[in-house]
Amino acid sequence: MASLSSRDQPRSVSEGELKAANDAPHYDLIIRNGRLLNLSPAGPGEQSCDTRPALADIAIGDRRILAIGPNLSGNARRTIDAQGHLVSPPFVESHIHLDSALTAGEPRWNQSGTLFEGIEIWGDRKQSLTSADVKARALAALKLQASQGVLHVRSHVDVSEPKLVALKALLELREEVRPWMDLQLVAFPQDGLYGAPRNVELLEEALKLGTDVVGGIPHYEFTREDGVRSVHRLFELAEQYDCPLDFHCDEIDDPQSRFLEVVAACALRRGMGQRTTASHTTAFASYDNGYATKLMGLLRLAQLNFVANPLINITLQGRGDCYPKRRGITRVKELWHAGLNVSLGHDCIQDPWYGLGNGNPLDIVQMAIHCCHMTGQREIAACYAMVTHNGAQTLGISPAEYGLAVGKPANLVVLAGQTLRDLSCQRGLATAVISRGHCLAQTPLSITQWDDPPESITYPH
Ligand code: 17E
Ligand code: FE2
Repeated sequence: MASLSSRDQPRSVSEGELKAANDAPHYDLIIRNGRLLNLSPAGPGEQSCDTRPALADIAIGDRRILAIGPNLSGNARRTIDAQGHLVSPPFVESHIHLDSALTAGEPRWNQSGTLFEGIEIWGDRKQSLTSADVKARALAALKLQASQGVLHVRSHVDVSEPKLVALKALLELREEVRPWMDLQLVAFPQDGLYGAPRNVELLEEALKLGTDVVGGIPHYEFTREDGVRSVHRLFELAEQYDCPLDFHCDEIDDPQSRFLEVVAACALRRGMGQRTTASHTTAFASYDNGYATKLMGLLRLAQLNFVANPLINITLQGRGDCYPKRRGITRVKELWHAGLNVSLGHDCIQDPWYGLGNGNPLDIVQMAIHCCHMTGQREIAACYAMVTHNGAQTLGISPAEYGLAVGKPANLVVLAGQTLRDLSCQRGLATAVISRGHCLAQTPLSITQWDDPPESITYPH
């Protein structure tokens, strides 16, 4: 009979080994073999999209990150192998409209593709809103986002509808999803703060009900004066209710639309720059450079946050142009160079303004890289920061509560790729999404199987 090799011999466990096993830390979850992505917030950083971070493990317990390092010892109730892929803090969706999400084609399709036809169609659709309708669509949209690694969302909600049906429904949903999703709501007067006599009252009612952020739309008010007045009134309300502000600002191709300067001046004088966000600002792309240069100085002083929505604005803007056709996307590259906090939003998922989209932040990144000429190595990396750290800054998330570091909440996403360039080339999937220390969703990678070629084909070697 063949003798057992020493490797195969059953052997007793020494006391020392037993003690070490008992002392080994025990975690809820360990993510092994990940490449940790921690992009620095705002401003031209040094990161490149070709950096390939070293392999590390992340141990999680009590909903927090407890340890990070290569080959961590210890056991866990569950282990996820990241297979050498990137591990990122969760994506931040800094601008979406959940109340209108998934209503495309209801009651009709947007034929002109313009913002204004979208507002008209939504004006009809919002007459038939019910709480159940809003909640079902918004939840479906949030699940689409979460499955792709988004765990922080700021949604604008139209509060120029007299019964505030959507707002009340989304306030309920905000609480229902709190265990796995961080949702902020903006009181957004889609038809203008002065577009109808009750709109100021409705917006204030929304704030009393617990809406997180004050919204506005100065470029859509009837007159320039109304627009300016609306900005001042909204800052007063924000102070009164102690809320940040997020304006739909100058979302138009009109180079005379200059409400960004009003927002910036108000924010500067009230010391509210970091709590103020200017979303869209597409007219900034149509300003002449002399004015744009002067404006940039004011923006640096005010330190506002910016949200560009390239996926949507590349389709909504420029509709009145022949050729050359404007892109209608704010000056992302210049704002970034000025060291201002720029984030990127999806804006719409299949609604009257945009009939496509599934909430994937990598789609926005891809569009920004292309339409904003952000193709350099640091520029591509910056676009990823715009849907992670910069978005967190826009939403006012405390730096202690966001990012990959020991002690922070265990919110993270495994992304199929080893570098940011890989993600862009392959549109990397979120293969695992961890929220509050629990695995919320996993999406297996699809792998192409090549069939045996027929005799008429020989593949070159
Ligand atoms: N409303 C608006 O004023 N602008 C937009 N881009 C959307 C809704 C989606
Ligand atoms: Fe918007």
